[in-house]
Amino acid sequence: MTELSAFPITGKWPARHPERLQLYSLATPNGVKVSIMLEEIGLPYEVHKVSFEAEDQLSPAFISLSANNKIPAILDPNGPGGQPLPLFESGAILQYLAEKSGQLLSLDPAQRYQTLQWLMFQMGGIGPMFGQVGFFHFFAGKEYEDKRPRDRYVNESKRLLAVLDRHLQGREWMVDAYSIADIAIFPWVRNLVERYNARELVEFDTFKEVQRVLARFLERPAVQRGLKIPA
Ligand SMILES: N[C@@H](CCC(=O)N[C@@H](CS)C(=O)NCC(=O)O)C(=O)O
Repeated sequence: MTELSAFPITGKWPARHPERLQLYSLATPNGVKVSIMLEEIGLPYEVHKVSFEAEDQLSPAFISLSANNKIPAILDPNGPGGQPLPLFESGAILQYLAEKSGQLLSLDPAQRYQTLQWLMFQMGGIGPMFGQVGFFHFFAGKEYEDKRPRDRYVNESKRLLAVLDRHLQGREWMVDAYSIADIAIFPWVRNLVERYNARELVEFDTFKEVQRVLARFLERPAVQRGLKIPA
């Protein structure tokens, strides 16, 4: 009997390595933030695929860990005080992993708050808005005759891309060094143009700085691995 067996999620997704951090995810733009982070920091983990086709995210076992029935979620057997820590919301998970590993979130207070600022900008702006472009342009909403909802989210996404583009002028990354802000933002930018086929719709080719930094991000070996996890 390991400590993790007290968590109902381990009944549906048994832990083969209960001493490792358990990740419950799918390779979506929110899911890969955490797999990229884990690949970057080199913390041993075990990944479990949450299938949307099988509606795993709605199962009582999954909701017992992730109350909002969304991926990604983690269960760290070695959380604060040596106790297991369950956590959902990718922004909170990125911050937790950065603090646990001492990587990708500066200890300098000003840089630290600026990193958190851009992390929140992703969580509150880019994720929800780009996600709605996905719904109205690529998923079920593309059948809707009334294009006003789609256009509203496309315009807001263009505005957000312009914010990024202005900020990235003369910069290598979102904050001074590569950080959890980049790991939060760039999987969503990639998803918008590559998966949702919205490159022309949002006039992506006009955002040269965003293109430049996205290309650098996608060159990182940990990013390339993380984008494919879980397979
Ligand atoms: N704010 C949440 C959003 C998570 C989220 O929207 N996850 C999506 C996949 S990208 C999901 O689990 N969707 C399943 C559903 O809504 O049933 C986070 O960043 O973790």
